Amino acid sequence: MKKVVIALVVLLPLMMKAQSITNFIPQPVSVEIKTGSFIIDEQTVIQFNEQQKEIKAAVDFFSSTIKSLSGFSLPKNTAKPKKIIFKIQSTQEIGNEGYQLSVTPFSLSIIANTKAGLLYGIQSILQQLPAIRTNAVLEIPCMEVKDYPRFKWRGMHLDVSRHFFSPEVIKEYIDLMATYKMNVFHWHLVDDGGWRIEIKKYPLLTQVGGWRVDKTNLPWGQRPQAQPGEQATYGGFYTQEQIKEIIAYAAAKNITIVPEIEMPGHVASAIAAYPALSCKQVPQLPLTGGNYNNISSNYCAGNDSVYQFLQNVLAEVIDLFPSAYIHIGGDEVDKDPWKKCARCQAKIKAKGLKNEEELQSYFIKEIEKFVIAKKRKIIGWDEILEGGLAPSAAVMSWRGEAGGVEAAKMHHEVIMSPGNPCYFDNYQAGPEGEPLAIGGMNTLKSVYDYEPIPKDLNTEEAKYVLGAQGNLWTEFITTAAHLEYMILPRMLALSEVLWSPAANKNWLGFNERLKSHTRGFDQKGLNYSKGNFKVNIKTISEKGSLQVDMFTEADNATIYYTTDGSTPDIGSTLYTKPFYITSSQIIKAVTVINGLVMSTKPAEQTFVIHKGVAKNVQYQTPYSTYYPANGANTLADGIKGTLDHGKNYHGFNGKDLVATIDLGNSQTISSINIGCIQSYRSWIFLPQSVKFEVSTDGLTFTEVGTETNSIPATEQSVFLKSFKANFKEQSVRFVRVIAKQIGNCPKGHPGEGKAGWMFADEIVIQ
Ligand code: TNX
Repeated sequence: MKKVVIALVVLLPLMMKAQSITNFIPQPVSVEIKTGSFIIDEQTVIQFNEQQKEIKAAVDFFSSTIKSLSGFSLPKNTAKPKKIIFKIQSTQEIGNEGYQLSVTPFSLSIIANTKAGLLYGIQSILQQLPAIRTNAVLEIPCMEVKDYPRFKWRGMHLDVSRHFFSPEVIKEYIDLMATYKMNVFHWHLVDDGGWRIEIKKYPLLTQVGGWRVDKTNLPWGQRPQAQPGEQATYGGFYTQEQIKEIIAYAAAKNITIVPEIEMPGHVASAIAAYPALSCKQVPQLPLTGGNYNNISSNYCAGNDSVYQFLQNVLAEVIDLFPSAYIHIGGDEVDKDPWKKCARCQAKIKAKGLKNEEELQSYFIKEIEKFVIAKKRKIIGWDEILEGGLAPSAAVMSWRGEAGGVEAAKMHHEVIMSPGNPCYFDNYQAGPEGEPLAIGGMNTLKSVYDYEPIPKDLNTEEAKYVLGAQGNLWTEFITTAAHLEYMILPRMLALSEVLWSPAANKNWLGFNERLKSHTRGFDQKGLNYSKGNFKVNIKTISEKGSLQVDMFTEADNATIYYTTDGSTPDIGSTLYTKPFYITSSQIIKAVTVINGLVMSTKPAEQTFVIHKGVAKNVQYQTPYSTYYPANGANTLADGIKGTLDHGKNYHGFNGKDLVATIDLGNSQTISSINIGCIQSYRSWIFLPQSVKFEVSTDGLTFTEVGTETNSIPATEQSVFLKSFKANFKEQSVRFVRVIAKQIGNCPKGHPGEGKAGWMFADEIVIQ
């Protein structure tokens, strides 16, 4: 009896531990955890049918991973008491990529219809084991799992044109994708900044188009263009041999590579190699950054030899890539060069086309004919809908979901990849304290909450949505560590969106399971974002009173904050519920888990309580609907903007800001100021001057001061500046602020000659 008790005491913690662990991401369709665990040791053998080559590949992957984690070389098909069984056998319900996993103390079996299913079963087991070699026993909790994906297109995209990433980095990307059961790698091989795929018939595409003058030390939008005579030293390309190897590497992990050969725009690199491909036919170099002045980036759509060139290129691409889909780009084509080109205009006439949109559509349809003749299908960005969709094209919806909805209603296949939340080049926290990004904000939770089937589609139409994809454009990403940071952990959230049944999604559960994955990233030296821990300070302004609500996406977390500008820690005030702000202050807040401050930089928000708060603001010309911030009252809501211009600012494009605030009754005031932001890269410039006026009747206004801006529009850091008037106390009811635009973007700016933006966050009246 005593023995039994001792045995139980020893075994119980093990059994309990086994029962509580599941580290699956994505969460399987069904998991039933049982008592006990299967331990991989010298008593363990792998059993499988050696005649089946498909199984052999999966077994090899499994046993080499176990070897690297433990040092064991698992024997195969011999007699041992504990068995790991891999079987391909026809199994209902789990489809092409599903698996059934059954773990008892004596056996672990994975059964699937295909090698893909076996591989995913293996990935699920590996997620229960340590990420690197440790002295821990390799122990898997007993369980029954049935699992298969919700969507068949579970994609990740990578732009290797703006920055070239070596084959090793590409393989690492593929490994990460495979771990999380993603199955399509969209390889963006062509763009203005570099042509990255060897094409035997046109060697200059990579010899010339693959290299640019190195301006990597500057952020994308600030890079000067290459000057004649400068050496093109930055870049690289993949040889066809390397590409074949990467395709095979990915295929072994059930990942299909969809190559993107961008056209008819975004091809300054191809034109650098062969200037005759453009309308102007003038020599140029590949783009160093985002400055398009005097650069040709479109193919000439009126020149038949361009179509011939593209057919030859695509023929080589199709020979290399077995993918059913070939991505032909199609996005962001500036039609201006076509309007000025005699050949393009002649083509429009000859083909009876209405305009340049139809010329783009004609272009894509011509290419589609060729791709279809080669027994493949085209896929393009949602602009390919404009001017008429090619008959069998699939659409990748990136400018929101509208393009995807339209295409699905027309019974075309669709991949959802809306900028929000699928653009992983956008910020995931901050932007304070985060590496410089292109803009936007796609937090971990926003990715997790994404639903790829839009409500506007009925069940029949919804079937055309094959899945979704995370896109990683690399204008601002120049290293492998930064690349990891942008996809980890957002890709994990997306994997659960795409694989798990919608009913199984659970944000808190995901947070819990995520912990073992981030521990693994730490152990493997993978760089990942902790942005999920950033406190979100939400403000509500209503009838003159301001309320603050704070939350963090992180599970099991508390928030501590200060109101005096000092850095918060666990000794600061604990946040419990929303509260009112009645005096000007700056709130700084951090997330704390288990006594540890998680945020790298506190979140902060400034409040100014002044005489104009909650008063009515009238604009002479309305603010842009792109920047509604907190509604009509934004410039008098007491909430200051931060470096994130997407929040708390009203934006004015090419127009002056003329705002009148009615204080409701006579008030004694002696200063007015307005807060503005300059963000050169985002085309946002300070006003050239701000004039402040007051009035007692709202009809006759008197100037109380004008401040002229002395900071040049070419100043490229992102910064805030207040414009101010201090004057002798006076009693007034109306305040008018006139901020004058600088006009067009300055010389040398990517938007030179086009209207700039002006942004303001608050008019402070005291
Ligand atoms: C738009 S998404 C682009 C890319 C940029 C990206 C930056 C798409 C089809 N075109 O060329 O890299 O935005 O987020």
